[in-house]
Amino acid sequence: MSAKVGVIMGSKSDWDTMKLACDILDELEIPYEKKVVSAHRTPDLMFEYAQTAAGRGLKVIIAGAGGAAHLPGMVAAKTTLPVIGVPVKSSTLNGLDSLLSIVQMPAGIPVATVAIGNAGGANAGLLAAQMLGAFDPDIAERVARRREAITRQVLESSDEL
Ligand code: RP5
Repeated sequence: MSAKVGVIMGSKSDWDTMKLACDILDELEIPYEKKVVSAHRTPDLMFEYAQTAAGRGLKVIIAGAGGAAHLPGMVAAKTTLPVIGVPVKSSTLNGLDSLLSIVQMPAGIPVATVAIGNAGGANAGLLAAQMLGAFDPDIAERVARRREAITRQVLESSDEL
């Protein structure tokens, strides 16, 4: 089946975080593609990726970057697909730089920004699944079952104390 979610990242070094989004998409059986696309190092590729995304059948883009993290915002500027931005935890400023670079978009060009680092990576996958689930009952059902499993785990966790 053709990819519904595009997972892009500014560098291969972002993969440990972005893999968590891909793991969720794998678990929920949602087809996706993954690619390194850098706003600063491959700007032409970034524009081409964003401009062709909808035509290739993607419904949502997850874009992760660290530091001067312009990838999510610049991709959002070149497509009307929803863009989820993942602030990758940088080594120098612990990802606060990434977060502020991604979250402070001007009115008119939104990026749905998730948490810094691993939680953000996983939640980006879940958020993409929930967006698709609004139009696909099978995906919505799988998301709901996953939620139930999390609830069960928490309720049972008292027994492990
Ligand atoms: C950003 O610069 C990337 O998204 C990455 O988080 C950061 C560092 O990249 P590398 O120098 O590790 O390739 O563009």
